[in-house]
Amino acid sequence: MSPPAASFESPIAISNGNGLSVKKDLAVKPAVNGQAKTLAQMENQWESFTFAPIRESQVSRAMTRRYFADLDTYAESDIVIVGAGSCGLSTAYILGKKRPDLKIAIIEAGVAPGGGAWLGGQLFSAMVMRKPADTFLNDLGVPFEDEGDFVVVKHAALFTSTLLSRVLSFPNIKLFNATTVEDLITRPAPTAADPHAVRIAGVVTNWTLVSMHHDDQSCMDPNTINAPLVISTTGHDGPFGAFSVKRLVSMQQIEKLGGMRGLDMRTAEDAIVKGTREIVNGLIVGGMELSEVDGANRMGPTFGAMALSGVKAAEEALKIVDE
Ligand code: 48N
Repeated sequence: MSPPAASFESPIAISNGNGLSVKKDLAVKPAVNGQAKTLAQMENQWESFTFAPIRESQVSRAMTRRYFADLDTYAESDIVIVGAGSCGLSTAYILGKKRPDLKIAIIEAGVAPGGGAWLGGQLFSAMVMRKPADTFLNDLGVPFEDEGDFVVVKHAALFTSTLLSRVLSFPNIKLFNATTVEDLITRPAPTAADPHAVRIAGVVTNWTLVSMHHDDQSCMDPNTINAPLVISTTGHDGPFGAFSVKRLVSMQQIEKLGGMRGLDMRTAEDAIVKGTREIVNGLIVGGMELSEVDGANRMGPTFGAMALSGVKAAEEALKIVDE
């Protein structure tokens, strides 16, 4: 399937009041009241300091035009990644590097992306990754201390913030945070084994704060994103976790969940990386969400499998996209 031509033009069609739509380029322009200053030139100049002029509506339009232009652009995406934890972000990083032609939307329920990767374990800050996940850290440019069979990043937030900044810098990737995937878009795809089989064709979304209040408000219908491929990395079962695999069970697309098993680092990490795959037509599952479907062990406070499951998920995705 050849990916559709990417269209990332920035001009926004807006009405000029008498029904005509004009195109307004959002390119950044130099400050109106003179040259941009360097920080050094600003030191000890606070007496005369003042910001360039602004009107509140300019701020509102700067945010809303871009957000709604993004919603329009990504309403048809090539790939949707559900969950911006360490696995989902690692997947996006690899795809962003390899395929600037693909439109990739990341849907993250939390206001803060990053999932469980802001701390190493029990609120300790250092993050452990077993080799060969150090190859991912080298590619990303995250420094670490080498302890032989494993490496240690001095603060998990250094890994996650670096990964997040690289992902957000790709022009073909858009993060919609504070947004929950509430359901999956499906299309009939009967097989000889299952006449009711479907293929996944996108996601159904809503603001997370709306999703949390469906039981105390009237019907607040969702939005949608069409995509021929969804990669779900929503973590193990928790407040938000394991969303897509639980939905596959309730849609009777898989029989039941294996359920995450006890902690066994050496078993868990290999199983998650090697098991990352397309679970049903159009849906790849990686990271700890996979432990719920496969009944894999948990690995506890070591994150190499999250990064490399992301690498594998990206590889599986490109096999499908390029079919
Ligand atoms: O960090 P998580 O939970 O998931 P992973 O698989 O990226 O990383 C797992 C890792 O943090 C561990 O659990 C470590 C290795 N410990 C293992 C162990 O044994 O305890 O990120 C999942 C992300 C979160 O940010 C959620 O907010 C988000 O997915 N999410 C969703 N986003 C949108 N829509 C949803 N329905 C949804 N559900 C979860």
